[in-house]
Amino acid sequence: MTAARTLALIKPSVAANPHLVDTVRARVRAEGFAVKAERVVQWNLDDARRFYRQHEGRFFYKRLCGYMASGPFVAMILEKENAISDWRKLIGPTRSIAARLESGSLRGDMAVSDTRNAFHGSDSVNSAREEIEMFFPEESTAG
Ligand code: DAT
Ligand code: MG
Repeated sequence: MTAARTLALIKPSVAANPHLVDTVRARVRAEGFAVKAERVVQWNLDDARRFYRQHEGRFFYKRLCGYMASGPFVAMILEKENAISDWRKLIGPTRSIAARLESGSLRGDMAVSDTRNAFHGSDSVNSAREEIEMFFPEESTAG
């Protein structure tokens, strides 16, 4: 088995509630992920705009950046075979209605809207590498 890594974010609406964060951690472990690093992050609007620059101009961009800068959130490196796709599968679809139809998905349980959708997961090997480097520069040489 080859362990892979992904970057997971527990976004501000969930990170504000320590009990929910504990529930997520328990779920993450139960699904076979190892939490290799974890930190709490607070962004300003420019940090959020930079991270989500690919969505600049979309109707939800301003809302999305406001949400991500609205309070502290939790960043984690998750490790597991197929970590990138398995984490995205566990969080579920981007849109909240679709997520609610995926029973057991974390977004289905905790998203409050399409934008305030509670979780992030890297979407490719390259973005996982870049995003891990961004949040955990000390881990960057770990391959
Ligand atoms: P994902 O976070 O599932 O990778 P994405 O990269 O397409 O989704 O979009 C980034 C974030 O932008 C997403 O987590 C929430 C917000 N967003 C995306 N599509 C949206 C939509 N149609 N309406 C409202 N917010 C949206
Ligand atoms: Mg994305």
